[in-house]
Amino acid sequence: MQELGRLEDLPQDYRDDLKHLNLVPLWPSLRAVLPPKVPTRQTQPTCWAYQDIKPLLLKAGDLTPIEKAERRVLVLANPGHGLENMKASAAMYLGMQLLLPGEWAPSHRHTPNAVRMIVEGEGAYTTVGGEKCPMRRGDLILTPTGLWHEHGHDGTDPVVWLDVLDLPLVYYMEASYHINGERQTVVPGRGDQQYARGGVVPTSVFERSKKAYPMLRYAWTDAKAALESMAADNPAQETVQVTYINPETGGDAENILGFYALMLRPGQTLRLPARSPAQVFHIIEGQVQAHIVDSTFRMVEADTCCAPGYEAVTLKNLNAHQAAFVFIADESPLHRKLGVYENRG
Ligand code: 1HN
Repeated sequence: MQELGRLEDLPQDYRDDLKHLNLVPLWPSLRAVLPPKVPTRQTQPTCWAYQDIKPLLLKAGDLTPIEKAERRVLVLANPGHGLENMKASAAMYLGMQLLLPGEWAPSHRHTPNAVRMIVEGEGAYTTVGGEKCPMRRGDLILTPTGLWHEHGHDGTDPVVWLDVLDLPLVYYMEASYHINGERQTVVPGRGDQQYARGGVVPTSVFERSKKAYPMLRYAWTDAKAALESMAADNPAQETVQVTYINPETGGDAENILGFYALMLRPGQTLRLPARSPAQVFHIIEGQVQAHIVDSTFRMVEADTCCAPGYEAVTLKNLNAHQAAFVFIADESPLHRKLGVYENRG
């Protein structure tokens, strides 16, 4: 490939003239912004063990009262992006949030979309757009763009969840902001009850739901049952996976990031193809080895790792007798909408 001219090849007075006029020559940077065949990725395969996070998160509970934090979170930051940038990948933010019994994380709404994957503890709830969603291990709760949300805890033990947001993308777009609000009034009509079974949705005689996000809580008991029934129905099916969708549209649950639950059969090794979106893997149940580029991570319940896009990932269920369950978040909806989605096999 043709070597392109460097900045240093240009006379200093010419470079000074350009700079003075806010002009930049393209050719010295062209290969950097448009590399051959595969994009440059700052996302490094990175694993965060819950065993390491939990004591530090509980310590944050002692060190920083909820009033001083609003959201008490330790961010899972990818060193490839620079820790201070708080990115797991180019478009994904990950954080582990702690809420202690009796605490209250006040109502706000913001432009980035969020979801919460409940990791540990009983008795907490989040109210989203007036809908009170109980938080139980493995549940997925949406707080899509613009919806009011607040967290409370009536239980007796600490509750921890994993937040996944498209904050890095929305911030990069210079479109990230929040508004604080009053405590919400809980209103009747819970999406997780209305849409509790796949395949059948509430009949609306006059029109479909007016809610852009009719389902906000996806109970783990239901997602797990769907995976187990799929696996039992077709023992030859290699990829036993479900997608969290909007039950009214059939489309992705949120606009930018995609969410999935994967079951690995006892002892199964599954190769996920190289696709353009970056991915996050969080173990809901079981022991899983993840092989990503040059890294091999041995993961147990509540551990989280991320993989750059354009790389195949191999997951292995390390337990020969029990299924493993993995929550996956990825950038597929974003890549598809922008027309850059690729599956390279
Ligand atoms: C947020 O609103 C929450 O509501 C958690 O729990 C993490 C990270 C960045 C921006 C907003 C929450 C967040 C966040």
